[in-house]
Amino acid sequence: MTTVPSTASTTLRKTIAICAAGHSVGTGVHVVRPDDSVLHCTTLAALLRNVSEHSVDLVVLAGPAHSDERTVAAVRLSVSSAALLVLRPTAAPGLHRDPVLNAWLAREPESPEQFASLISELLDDDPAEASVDDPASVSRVITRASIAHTRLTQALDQLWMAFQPVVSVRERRVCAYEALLRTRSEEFSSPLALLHEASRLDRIWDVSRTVRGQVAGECSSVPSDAIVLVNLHVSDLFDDSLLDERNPLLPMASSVVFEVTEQASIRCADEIPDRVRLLRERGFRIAVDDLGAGYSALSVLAELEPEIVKVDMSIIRDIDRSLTKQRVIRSIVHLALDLGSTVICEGVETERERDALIALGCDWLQGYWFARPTRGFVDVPSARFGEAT
Ligand code: G
Ligand code: MN
Repeated sequence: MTTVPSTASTTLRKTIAICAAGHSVGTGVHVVRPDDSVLHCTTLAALLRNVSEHSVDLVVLAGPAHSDERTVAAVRLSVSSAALLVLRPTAAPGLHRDPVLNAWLAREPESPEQFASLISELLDDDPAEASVDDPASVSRVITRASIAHTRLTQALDQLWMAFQPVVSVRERRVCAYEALLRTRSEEFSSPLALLHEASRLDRIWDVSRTVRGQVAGECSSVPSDAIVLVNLHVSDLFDDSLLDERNPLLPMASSVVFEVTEQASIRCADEIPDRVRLLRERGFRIAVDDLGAGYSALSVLAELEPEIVKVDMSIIRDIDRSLTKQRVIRSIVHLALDLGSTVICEGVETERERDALIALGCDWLQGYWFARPTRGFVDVPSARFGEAT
């Protein structure tokens, strides 16, 4: 439970002064007001004037100012009417871009309860930690949220795309590339860890927009007879910037297939087909990803009528040794043929898996056997396709 203050805090406003000397925030003092406008002043004296003129409630000292104890002490003395929060320098870059903080600033709490709940929104894991009676707890909350956001923002700056070929064994060529997220950031051990954090901070759209920008930037080097598969998170379907000129992939929509994972149909199932239709109207095609991974199964095919169906690698693994898996693939191929969808089998790792899939009538294959995801658009050595027929 968030501690709700009894009386005094009814007068708390959300005006916050962010002082940052140096760093990417810019030199000087920013007074961020509830209407989102920012006053920029270059001296400590100007900050102090603004604190009293604008009834600032919370002063955030960010950037190298933190290490300057004299500044901190001066501010602490002069802004006794406001809570003072000193951010660790690592949290300072990008603070002014912190979407949570900014969204928070843009909203006007009408009661202490609302203020407390706004604070708890900043807290992802334990809302019980913050109390507006205790500036230090608010400070901890904002610091943590801000550090997490900054880390993610930095990881997005270091994001790059790997591409993995999808081959047609019949045509003995690469017919598609799947774009896969990679980051150089040391903060995240894997792309999944980055996605998990983005989801926790409600910033999946940021990740996906960055991905679309990167993929679009590389599109001129895609071989002209290949399409590009781009993974979508289910929440991306509800990002309007996917549908208009803000989507840098729009000019090449006819070569782009968005992969929607099968799990997507579980949540907000009602609206998904509509959003998918809007994507199609703009020329994009749709793939259902990870089919058979264990979620909602086949109903998603009827709902989305995907141009491409990607069979999850859990079914492909050791398919040469499992009659049951072979039966599953046989019926998926049959069904896809009926529905007019192309099947891609993912995660083909061995020659035997490849041959079993070819024998079952599969044509489009993807996996380490052919090529690992790498920078750029690599070709697949002819030997990997097997004997020419
Ligand atoms: O969910 P999705 O199909 O988008 O996941 C693709 C992931 O699978 C990528 O991270 C990619 O690196 C990985 N991958 C691609 N081919 C293979 C493969 O042959 N074996 C395994 N184990 N992983 C693969
Ligand atoms: Mn995929």
